[in-house]
Amino acid sequence: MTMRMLEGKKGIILGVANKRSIAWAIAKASSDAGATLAFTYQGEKIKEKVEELVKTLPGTSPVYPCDVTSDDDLARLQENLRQDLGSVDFLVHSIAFADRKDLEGIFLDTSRKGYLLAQDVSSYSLTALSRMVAPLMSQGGSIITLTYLGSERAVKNYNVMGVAKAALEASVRYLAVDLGARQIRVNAVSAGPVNTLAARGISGFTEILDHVAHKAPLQRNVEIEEVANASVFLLSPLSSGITGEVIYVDCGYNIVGI
Ligand code: 1JT
Repeated sequence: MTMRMLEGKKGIILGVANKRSIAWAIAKASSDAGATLAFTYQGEKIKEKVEELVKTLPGTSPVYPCDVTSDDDLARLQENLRQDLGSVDFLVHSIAFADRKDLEGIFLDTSRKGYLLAQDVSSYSLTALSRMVAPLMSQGGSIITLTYLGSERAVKNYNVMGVAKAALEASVRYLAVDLGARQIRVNAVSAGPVNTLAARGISGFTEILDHVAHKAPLQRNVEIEEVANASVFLLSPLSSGITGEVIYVDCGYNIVGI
């Protein structure tokens, strides 16, 4: 249905942890759209999981280690991509982390360490990765990241991640300006709540899904495939006039007042 909108394109996807990851849904959709992919993982435990998933895609995709808080890892990733792919057309940033204790209770109690960790992994990493990949995007490119409404509304429990996502969305706009002259576009997909493994551990997450299903214009929660399809659009030339944007894929939840 989506046609081969990424035929001949090469992309790197960061943030696959398991088969429920949004990054994995984007990987499958972009592979279906004709893209050649490379992946990264963080830590040996996830390495096997990613390699096992990647085997189910057509063709072969390189899988590299990358801890986004390490400048050395990012430099090595650039070298690996240069050697194995030569050039890159798109990058998918689907990475976030915060201490569990900072995703419950109140934001007021966030420690300096917890705040900086969430910012480093979830927000600064987009800038570091954009700087790493831009020299490989010799024909222009598309960079996307994943965000959530908690960046602009105070959403119970989202706390430090909301502040990190606010910084992430502002980074999207500054990066779009900095990279625009090179025809590299930078956008964010703001997904409605999705039942990933990371989200399921969050206290009250089921109630959030329930609330959204009742209040959203489409009267349901978003499907992970819908988030992936919008992502493919932003990665493809169909969105060539769009940069610096946050696109909501949330069944319309964000537009509703009462
Ligand atoms: C992280 C986690 C980032 C869960 C995330 C996230 N971005 C969205 N979610 C789902 C979510 C979480 C909460 C929420 C609504 C949605 C977990 C691991 C760390 C990074 O609260 C209303 C808390």
